[in-house]
Amino acid sequence: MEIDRFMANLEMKHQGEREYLQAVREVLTSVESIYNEHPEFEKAKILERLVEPDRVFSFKVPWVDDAGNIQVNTGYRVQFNNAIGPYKGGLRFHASVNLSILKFLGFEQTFKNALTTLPMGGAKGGSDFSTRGKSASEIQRFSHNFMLELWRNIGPETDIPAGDIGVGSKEIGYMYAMYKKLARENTGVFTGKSMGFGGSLVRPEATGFGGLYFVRQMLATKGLGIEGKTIAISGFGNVAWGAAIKASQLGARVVTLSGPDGYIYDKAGLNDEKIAYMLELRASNNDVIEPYAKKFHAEFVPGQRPWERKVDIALPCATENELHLEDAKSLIDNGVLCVGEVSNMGCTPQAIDAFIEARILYGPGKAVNAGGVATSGLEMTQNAMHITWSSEEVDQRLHQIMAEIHNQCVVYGKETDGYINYMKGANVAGFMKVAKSMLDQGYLC
Ligand code: 2IT
Repeated sequence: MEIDRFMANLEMKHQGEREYLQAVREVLTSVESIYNEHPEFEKAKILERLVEPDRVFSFKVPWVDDAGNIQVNTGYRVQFNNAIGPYKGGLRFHASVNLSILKFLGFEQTFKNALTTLPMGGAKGGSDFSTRGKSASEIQRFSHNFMLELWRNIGPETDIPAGDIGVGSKEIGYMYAMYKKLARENTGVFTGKSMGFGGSLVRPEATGFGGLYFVRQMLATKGLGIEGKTIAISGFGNVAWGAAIKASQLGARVVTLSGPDGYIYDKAGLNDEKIAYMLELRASNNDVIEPYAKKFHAEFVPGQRPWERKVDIALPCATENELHLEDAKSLIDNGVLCVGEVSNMGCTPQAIDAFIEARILYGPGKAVNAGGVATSGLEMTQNAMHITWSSEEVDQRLHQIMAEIHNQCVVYGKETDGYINYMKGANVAGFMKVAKSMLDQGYLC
């Protein structure tokens, strides 16, 4: 396999799918040498098969807004790869959603899910519907109509969606209700459900909690602790919320949050009251962070990202490509110790190269944020057993899984100078599991 030739073909076939091509190139770069050491992979065309989603559903979602006007959005489900288990991955409702973004997310999800040690394949879906400024009844109507098409293509043993940006337990409740009517069954076809009807304790916090457990282990490889460290977080949604709770519990000081309007700098750090306010802000559907600064007398910096601040740890928790080369340079100049992507593909390739070159601890999203989908896997297990575990039980399993992911990154990512290249480690470990499973099942997989 020769990366540039492989990518040239893929770029021609999927022109303009920037995020998807970016995600593929990153994985190819990491697995190139191990792939070329295994002629059986090349012979079986593993990479050609792995970069192509198994199938993509795309459908029209008409709905009626509160003013009585008809609106039309596009819905998608990308079933990427089910070599190791049923398709599993979130749904994103956001104006930016398109096929390139969902293909990149489905591709990433395939490796991430492989890293969790649980039997889950990769998928992603969603719509270009934005919840911003929408009323509760508009969101409910849209969720129902989205489900009118999607329900035929999912199932508790075939494809299990969950939340992502713009989709939380509220939207999942609406979609689940519609699924039950259409499929005439009551099963764990979604994860991220509310506690009353099959949800799992710790699932809402799990992406952020798992991220902090992983960051703590990264720091430990250098003999460092997390207590007393300053942390920059971007975003203020579910992922940022879970990360802020665990960071505070572990004695770190979270000094930033951000939105599309800019970022807030809160020198004193977030506390319980401020973290609770994040949920209020998110529930308002306005997607701006400035009100935080007004309420808690923090500094508001319009139109900028938090990476210009001097912090010990940077945690992108918002969306893809939210940390660029110039942000990486400024973090490195300011002595950052560790960068953990809690969002998917939060850093651009140039930013990642800069971190690795500077030998900074850098953890990629597919490892750092895998605690979310791992806990979804634990929700599936509880649903299948018709029981509910205590939060201690779920949290203990989450700890174990994050430790195992960290371990796999070290095994496959440690370089000759002792530096742990977590990007390489995560990509190779995830790839090897999926590739071997595909080999074992022949060319149809
Ligand atoms: O990116 C992700 O891993 C998620 N949005 C969660 C997926 C899931 O199935 O819980």
